Amino acid sequence: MTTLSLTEASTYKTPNPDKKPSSLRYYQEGLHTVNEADWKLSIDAGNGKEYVLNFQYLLKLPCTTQLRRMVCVCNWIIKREWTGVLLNDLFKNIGVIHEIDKYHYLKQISIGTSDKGIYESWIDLNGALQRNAILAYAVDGTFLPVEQGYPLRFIDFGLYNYKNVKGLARLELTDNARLGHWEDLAGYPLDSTIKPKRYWSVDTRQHQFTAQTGEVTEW
Ligand SMILES: Nc1nc2c(c(=O)[nH]1)N[C@H]1C(S)=C(S)[C@@H](COP(=O)(O)O)O[C@H]1N2
Ligand SMILES: [Mo]
Repeated sequence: MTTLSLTEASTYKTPNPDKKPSSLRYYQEGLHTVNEADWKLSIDAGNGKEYVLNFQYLLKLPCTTQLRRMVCVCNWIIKREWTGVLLNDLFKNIGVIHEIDKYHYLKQISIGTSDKGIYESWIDLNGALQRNAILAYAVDGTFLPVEQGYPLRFIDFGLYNYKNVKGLARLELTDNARLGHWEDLAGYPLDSTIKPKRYWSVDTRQHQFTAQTGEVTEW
């Protein structure tokens, strides 16, 4: 496996990462199997423009390491140290940054499994860029385990996590949005912006109240 030189200096380790409330939600479509060498991220940038990037290509893009909080709509939150590429940097790098005003939505599609299919999500494209969404390939200085989205997961930290696809295989710029997996099945709110309320903080093992709407930046 490739060495993650950029985060070698990092010493952050999330406390209690395995203490999240358990549920099928973690991988609705089941755990995929994929090799780093076979995996590709395909991007449909509209107007027939297709890009196909491999993992090594992503590793060479400008990367960022950020302590940010991921929130599940079922009221838990976890602060972790994510490493990856900003959506902005990816789009600049492949030259689609000028296309983004033409489309309203970003669709994410997972690798999926042959028995249970794929997990899809549509989010507001401009919002994701404004909120510094990232394509993360590492957490706490090591590559993602498959349960957490190996080899790549998309994270918009201003939205509930059902909008953020693990095991990402494809991105599409589009004007047509549909309901994602949970919105369709369980009636999760279509406005997936994180709401001010009391969350169970997995890493600190306590209930905390957040007063902000959107990305949680306290505690
Ligand atoms: N591919 C895929 N991505 C997914 C899901 C899923 O079922 N499949 N569940 C989402 C939900 S509801 C949550 S809370 C997080 C869980 O991420 P974690 O396993 O790192 O806690 O992944 C999100 N992304
Ligand atoms: Mo979730």
